[in-house]
Amino acid sequence: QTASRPPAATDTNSRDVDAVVVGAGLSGLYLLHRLRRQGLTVRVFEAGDGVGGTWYWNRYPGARVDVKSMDYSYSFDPDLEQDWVWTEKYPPQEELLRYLEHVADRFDLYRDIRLETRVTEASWDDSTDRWHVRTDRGDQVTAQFLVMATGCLSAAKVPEVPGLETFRGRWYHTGHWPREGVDFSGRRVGVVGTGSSGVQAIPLIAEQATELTVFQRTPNFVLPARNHPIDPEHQRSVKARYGEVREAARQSAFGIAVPAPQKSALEASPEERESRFEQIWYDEDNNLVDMLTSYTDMITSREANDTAAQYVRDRIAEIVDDPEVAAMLQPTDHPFGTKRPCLGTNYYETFNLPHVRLVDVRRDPIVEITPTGLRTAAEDFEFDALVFATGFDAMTGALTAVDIRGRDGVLLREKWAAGPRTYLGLQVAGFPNLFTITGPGSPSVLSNMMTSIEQHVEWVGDAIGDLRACGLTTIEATVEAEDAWTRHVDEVGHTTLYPTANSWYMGDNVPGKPRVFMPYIGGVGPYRQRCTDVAACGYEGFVRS
Ligand code: N01
Repeated sequence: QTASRPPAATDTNSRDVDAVVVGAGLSGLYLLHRLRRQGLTVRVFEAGDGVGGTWYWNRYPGARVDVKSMDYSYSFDPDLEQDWVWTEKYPPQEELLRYLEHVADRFDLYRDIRLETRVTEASWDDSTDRWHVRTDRGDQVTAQFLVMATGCLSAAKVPEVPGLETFRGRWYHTGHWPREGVDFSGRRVGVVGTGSSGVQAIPLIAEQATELTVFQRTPNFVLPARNHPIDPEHQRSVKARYGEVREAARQSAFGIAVPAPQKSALEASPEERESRFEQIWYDEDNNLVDMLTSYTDMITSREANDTAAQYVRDRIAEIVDDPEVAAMLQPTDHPFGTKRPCLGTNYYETFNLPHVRLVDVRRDPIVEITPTGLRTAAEDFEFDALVFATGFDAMTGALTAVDIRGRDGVLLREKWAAGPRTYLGLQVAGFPNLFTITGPGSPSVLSNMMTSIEQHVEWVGDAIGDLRACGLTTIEATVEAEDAWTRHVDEVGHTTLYPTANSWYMGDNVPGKPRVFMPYIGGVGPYRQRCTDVAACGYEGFVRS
C-alpha cells in the first residue's frame, strides 16, 4: 500500500455502510476516494456499466469539454496532476473517459462501486439515524450519510412531440449515445436542438450525412473553440506552477483562472471594445468565459452585453453566405451568456454546405414525428435517423428522479414543487445527512465543474470528519438558513441578466418546471469563502446532534 492508498475499509458486501454515494462520475469518484481515506465505509451505485458520468454517457460525435484540460482535471492529488498527459486544449470524450477510468484504477475505486445499478429510493429513518437505500437490482443498504453525486446535466430530455414511437428509422439522444458510435454515411438526418451538444455534433454529422436538416428553436452564441494539440512546453510550464494556477481558479468568478475585468464595457471606446473582442475571437488560447469576463458589466447591463452580442452577430453574418440563414443564426432574443455560450468548430461554416438546411421551428413548429420523419406546421420531412440534442432536466432532474424521503416521509420532489430550496446547494432542511454535490443554489453549472466539485467533495468530507470528531451523528440545514440562502441565490440572480432569457438555468426547457434561477452567480471564490466561514463558525445554519 502506498500513502495514497489506504487499507481497505469497506466490507464490500455489507448491508450497512457509513456512506452511500449515488453516481460514479467526476464527483462520485473523488468522494469515494476522499471518504475512504477518512476511514469511512462507502458504497457507490452507478447506473452505467462503467464509471465516468457525463463522459460515459455523452459519446455523440464531437463531444469534448469546453473548459481547458489543464483546468478541467482533478487537483487533489499532485502525482496524478503531474503524471497525466493531456493531448489537446479541449480533449475529446474518449480521452476524458480514459482519464476517469485511470483515476478509478489508480485509487483502487472499482471494488466499492456497483455498476449497472440505479438507486430508486432513499428514505431517512429517524429511529436509527440512517438512510435506507434501494436500487433497481433489489439492493437494500443502510447508511449514515447519503451523497447525491448525480450530476447537473444527466437526466436527458426528449421533446414532448407526439409520434416518436412510430418512427421507423433510428433515433438518438446526444446524452445516451450508443457505445459503438453511429455511422450516418448515406443517411438523411434530422437534428433537433442547437445547444452545446448540437453545436458540437452538427458539423461532424454533416461530414457523413447525405442530407442534414437542423431544427433550431433558439439560435445560440457560438464562439470559435480554437482547439489544438497542447504544446508540451506549455503543459510543462502549467504543471510547474500548478498550485498557483489552481488557487487562482478557486478564487475566481467562474472557477477558471482568467484576469478579472477592470472596467465597464461602456467606459471603453467602440474601437477599444472591438479590439478586445477581436482578440478573444481569434486567440488560440481563448477560454469559454473570456467574453463574459472582458468587462465588469457584461452580465448586469443590457447595453454593455449588447456590445459583445453584436460583435458575435457580425461574425455570423461574415461567415454564413446566405443572408437569410445568417439572420436565422443570429441570436437576438437573449443577452450574450444568459443561455450557456457554446464553443464550436466549423459550426457556422457548416450552414454554407449545400446538403445542410436550417429550419426555424419557432416560425414553423414541429407538429409530430411520423413513421418516415418529422412534420412541421408547413412541411413534411423524410429522415433515416433523428438526433435529439435537446438537453436535460437540469440541476434538479436527477435528484427528483429518485424517491428521496426525509423526515416525516416528506418527498424531496414535493418539497421542491415550487423550485429547489437548499442551504449553500449542499443540504436540504428536513433531510439530515443528505448532501448534494454541486446542488442547486451553488455555482455548479456557472463554473468550471471540476473546481466546484472538488470544493464540495472536500467540504462534505470535512463536515463529516468534524461531526465525527465531535462525537455527533447528524448534520442538517435549518429551515431559516435554507430560506435565507434560497432568497439570496434568487436576489443575486436577479441583479443579472440571466433571468431575462428562457434557459435551462431557469427551468424553461422542461414544460411545467417552476421558473427559478437555480445556480448561484455570486462567484466561485466568494461562495467558497462563505462555505469555509460557515464551517469555521461551528457550522452556522446547520443543526448538528
Ligand atoms: O442542451 P441544451 P445541450 N423543440 O439544453 C432545443 C453542457 N454541455 O445538451 O434553447 C425544439 O443547451 C433547445 O432549444 P431552446 C452545457 O452546460 C457542455 O446542448 O430551449 N427544440 C436547445 O437548442 C450545456 O449548456 C458541453 O429554445 C428543442 C437544445 O434543444 C448543457 O450541457 C457539451 C426542444 C438543447 O440545448 C446542455 O447542453 C454539451 C423542442 N421541443 C453539453 N427542446 C461542453 O463542455 C429542446 N430544444 C462542450
